[in-house]
Amino acid sequence: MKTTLAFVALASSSAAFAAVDFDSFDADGDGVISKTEAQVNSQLVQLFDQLDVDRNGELSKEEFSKVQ
Ligand SMILES: [Ca+2]
Ligand SMILES: [Ca+2]
Repeated sequence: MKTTLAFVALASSSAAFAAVDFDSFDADGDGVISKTEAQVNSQLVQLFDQLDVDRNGELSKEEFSKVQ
């Protein structure tokens, strides 16, 4: 239920990323969001390359936090 609410918030505004739990994207729990994991949200897919400042193909918690 918590995840559902988060995605509703995401759909309404990109600023709502701030309210989204990093862990809800990190499906395999390895501490980073892979491009595959990002696929669940089209906005995140579009922002992915901007956010991935070190270009390693994954978003760390720090990189993800920049979306706020
Ligand atoms: Ca992951
Ligand atoms: Ca990265």
